[in-house]
Amino acid sequence: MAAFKELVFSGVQPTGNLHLGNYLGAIKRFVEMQARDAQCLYCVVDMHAITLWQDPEALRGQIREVTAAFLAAGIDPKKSIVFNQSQVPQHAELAWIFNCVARLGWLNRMTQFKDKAGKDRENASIGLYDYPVLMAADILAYRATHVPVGEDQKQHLELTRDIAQKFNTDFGDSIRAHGHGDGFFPLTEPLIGGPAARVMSLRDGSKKMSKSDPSDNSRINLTDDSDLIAQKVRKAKTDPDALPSETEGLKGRPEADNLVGIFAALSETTREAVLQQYGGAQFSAFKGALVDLAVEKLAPINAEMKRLSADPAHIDAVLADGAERAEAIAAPTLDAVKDIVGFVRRGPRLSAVG
Ligand code: AQP
Repeated sequence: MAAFKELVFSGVQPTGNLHLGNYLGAIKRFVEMQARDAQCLYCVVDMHAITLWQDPEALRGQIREVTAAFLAAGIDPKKSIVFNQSQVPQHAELAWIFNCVARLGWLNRMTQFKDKAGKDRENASIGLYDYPVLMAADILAYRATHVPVGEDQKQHLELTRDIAQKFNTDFGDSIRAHGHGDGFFPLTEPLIGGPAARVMSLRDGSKKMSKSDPSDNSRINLTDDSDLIAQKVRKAKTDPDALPSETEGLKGRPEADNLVGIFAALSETTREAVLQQYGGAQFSAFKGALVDLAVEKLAPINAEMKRLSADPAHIDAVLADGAERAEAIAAPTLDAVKDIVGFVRRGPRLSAVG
């Protein structure tokens, strides 16, 4: 592998309904990362998806759909490594080792588990509880230096750093004895930011735009056609006031703040610049401009997703190639981890030794 300054890893769950939040908070930024001096790995995290029950046939389709969205948005599978998690066994192997490093108290603090498990906690899968440990393994199997994610993943990234730090400390002597210096795992930097780090529901500015929201009007899906995008933007909740001229005026107006943030992210500018142009405008006019912008940016992605989805064999070939290249990075990491923790690794087979 060529030597890169950075190693970027991120993932998206194939749980259906990829939406504008996933695009602006994550996938669009994955594309931008390709311009850096970085090896980028983008993973369809199917093992995370099954922490909540998935229909097997639908899951297969959703894995291909997320892959198609990656490619349609501009991820180049020759430059970046695009794959699905379950094809690279090192994720699960490292997760087990990290299960023995992470502390129960750390996981008990994870707010996403509390949100997703809801009131019926006793009935949640162990996988849902362990989700952040698998996520740490996803990242650290590649010793990734940077992870672009939406703001909702901040706490999980902090846990990843805690696990790396504890592993480096617990096995410090062994890490040095095996010639890895003072720390084996990096303290990965989360890359969270921009005007769309947290895109909110179009129906309720206090709730994150989410795949699992029962109202389809709460989100713009990457599969929505232009008419549906227009309809959803026009129906988006707002308040009766005109847009302010400065961001200060967005305080206490979550729906206005959200639409301005979406506009800024789609047009690759800032909330300030959007308000310089639209300050004083009524929402009817601003929503019209937002529809035009959203359709201009999303329609080509939608069309390309459709084109790619018509050829599942091509998508599967991209994933197989990506898995092979990903495993070539993860396998030596796992070999080193096994040596560090004191496992006896399989050497050459006796028959091969002669
Ligand atoms: N609303 C959002 N705004 C900005 N970024 C977001 N992301 C998700 N929602 C928003 C980012 O998208 C990436 C992939 O997320 P995921 O699908 O793996 O998981 P998620 O965060 O659980 O997505 P959802 O839509 O919220 O799904 P449900 O409803 O199932 O919980 C991540 O980088 C995430 O931050």
